[in-house]
Amino acid sequence: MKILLVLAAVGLCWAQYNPHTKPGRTSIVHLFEWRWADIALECERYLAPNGFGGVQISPPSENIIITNPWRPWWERYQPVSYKLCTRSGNEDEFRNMVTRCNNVGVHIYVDAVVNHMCGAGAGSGNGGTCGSYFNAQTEDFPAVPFSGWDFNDGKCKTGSGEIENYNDPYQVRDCRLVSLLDLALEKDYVRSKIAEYMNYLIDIGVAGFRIDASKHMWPGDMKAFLDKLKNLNTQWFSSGSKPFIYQEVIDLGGEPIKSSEYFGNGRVTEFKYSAKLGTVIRKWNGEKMAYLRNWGEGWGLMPSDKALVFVDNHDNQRGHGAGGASVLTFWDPRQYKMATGFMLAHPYGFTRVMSSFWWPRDFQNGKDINDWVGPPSFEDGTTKPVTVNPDTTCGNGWVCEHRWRQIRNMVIFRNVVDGQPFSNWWDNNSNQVAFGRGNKGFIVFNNDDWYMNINLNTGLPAGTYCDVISGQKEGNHCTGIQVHIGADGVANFQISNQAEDPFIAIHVDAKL
Ligand code: QV4
Ligand code: CA
Repeated sequence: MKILLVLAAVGLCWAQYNPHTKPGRTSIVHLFEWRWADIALECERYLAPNGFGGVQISPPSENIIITNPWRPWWERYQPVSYKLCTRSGNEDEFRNMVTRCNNVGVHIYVDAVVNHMCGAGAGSGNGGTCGSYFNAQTEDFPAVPFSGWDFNDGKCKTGSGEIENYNDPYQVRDCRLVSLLDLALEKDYVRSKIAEYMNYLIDIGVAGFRIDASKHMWPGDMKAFLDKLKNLNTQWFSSGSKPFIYQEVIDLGGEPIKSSEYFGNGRVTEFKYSAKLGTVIRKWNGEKMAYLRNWGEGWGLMPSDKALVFVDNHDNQRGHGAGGASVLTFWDPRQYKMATGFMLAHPYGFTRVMSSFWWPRDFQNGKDINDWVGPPSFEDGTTKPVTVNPDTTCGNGWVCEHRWRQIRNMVIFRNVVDGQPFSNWWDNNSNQVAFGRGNKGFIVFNNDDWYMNINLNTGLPAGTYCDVISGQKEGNHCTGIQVHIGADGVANFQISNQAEDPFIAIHVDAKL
């Protein structure tokens, strides 16, 4: 009994679900493929002033340079060492970014690729982004160093050495994912090298990690390297703070490996959230927004305090990973803004906003043949800077969904209603729905094909509020729609099904 209690305490103590965002900052943004120099600027000029809590960055570890196809975004998921130079920048630029972002209260979350190194067919030479030598054939990565002993070849039982069947958890953990050289995580040496890399980043000042391909690692092996991690740097974090951990496990049901196996290590990405919310907003399979009344655990999603949620991620926005066609992205902006608005208003999960680059999407026989295209770049392969237009949108091919007024204002909405209960739900049994967050905020959607005109109890104090979707509060006036709430908390909402954005959101910080 005593031993059990101690074990439970150790487990709880270590497991890290708290993102350590500054108080009142409740979301992070994935600045996919951005340069460190641009992220540093974005923290100072945009993310801090608009209440973003942090940034998920692309993998900072040295990766193989792939030239056929030309510099795909996914080359960064093929590490050759844990040195910090990539297309996003070198170690000095990385340190500069972490310091500057932390100094304005925006934290950095590293995408850690530790299940594998590069693909088996990657050849050999000095073709890493830091110029490190490696040999994929002999499994030699002297810059770590890893050698053949550190990979799983012996353990994998499939003929091809590849994962052939996702119904076999041993294959999924011990064989190669799309030929990527699979690390032997049961070895203390391998665990130590991974922990050394992560601790180096913790000392620089990062706040936590997305752990790539977690489904392909045994939860116990992960716990072993996570147990070796230090507390966060006390220059920016209170002493005793553990790094935030969120594990990439795609569990849409139907496979033996479950998200819940990973809850002991930290949070887990909830891919059902992305797939199902897309289906509802698209009104596919007979779904309607009225069914969102019990969104969350009621829909079979994991417990809210274990979930990292998102409308789309860098894989499923281009058909990688899983989740499929229902996933909403910037390519469907009207529905995307509604889905993101719903996510940010709803209390479930810890929210991550996606920020993409544009690519020449080209469906042929249902598949995007350009799903590999890397970030906006110059002829020589260097990534283009993020430029900012006079209207605050981004240039040079960067989509910057996080700067869209509707999305940015909903990030603020979530901060304002933080800690408030889900309240005052209303629906028309179809696709007109509304709900509040205690007495701090209220949101109304019209995703039906007809006009909406309804009086609703908002739960908010009487007064005039600025809709933060069609506009916002500036000085003492609203740039968009105004909502008048009476002494009884009731307001009239009218939303055309033809509106550019058929939803209205109000909160107490946007009250006149
Ligand atoms: C190909 C074949 C192999 C073949 C090999 C021969 O598919 O069967 O053996 O060539 O050389 C790229 C290519 C892929 C290629 C592979 C190795 O796309 O065709 O194999 O490289 O050369 C990203 C991309 C992958 C990419 C990988 C490495 O999505 O396409 O593979 O980076 O560059 C599952 C997992 C989940 C994963 C998801 C995509 O459970 O963990 O698939 N998601 C994460 C990341 C994702 C990343 C990886 C994992 C791998 O979010 O971006 O994959 O680190 O659902
Ligand atoms: Ca593995």
